[in-house]
Amino acid sequence: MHTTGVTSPLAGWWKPAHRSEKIWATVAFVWCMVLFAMMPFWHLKGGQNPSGTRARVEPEAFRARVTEFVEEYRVGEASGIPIVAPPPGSDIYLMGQMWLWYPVLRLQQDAEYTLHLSSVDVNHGFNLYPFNVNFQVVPGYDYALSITPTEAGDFRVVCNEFCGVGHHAMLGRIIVDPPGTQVGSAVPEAAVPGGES
Ligand SMILES: [Cu+2]
Repeated sequence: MHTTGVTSPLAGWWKPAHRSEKIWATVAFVWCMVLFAMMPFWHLKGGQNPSGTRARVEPEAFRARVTEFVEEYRVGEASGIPIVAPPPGSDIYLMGQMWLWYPVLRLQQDAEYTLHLSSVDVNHGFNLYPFNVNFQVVPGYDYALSITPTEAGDFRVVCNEFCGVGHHAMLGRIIVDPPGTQVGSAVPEAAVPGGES
């Protein structure tokens, strides 16, 4: 019988479901259960989970820790920002503020560090370029991540949280030396945060 939007089709709900409908309902149900089980499974096993811990910190207290860290391990300067070469295994600090990342970190490949991220003003976003590593950098919280640089090079930290008129210029720098490099040896001169490239 011909039906339209205003003429309803003949009712047939009391007839037994067709075999193929039962099969598809079963397939859909099983798949729902698989996806449902993946939520807790991925939460425990997924590679996206951060390795870090969080703690409250007053912005000025964080700035003081960063200053102390810079004084202790400073090895040079690039465009007015200190370059800091902390020993493997140590706690290292990166402070976001309008509109720079402070200081420049000089790390060793394959060494483990605890990276403390925080902001002293507004929200910033830590984006390690060109890798897809993203973290929120929030004032009032010290976000400590266990990191091991796996590749040597001269990398950039891009702010990916809009933080005001200088946001686009908020570029930080992390230098990773190949294992065995002498700390204090020349820092590669490359385009530097805020500097003319
Ligand atoms: Cu920013």
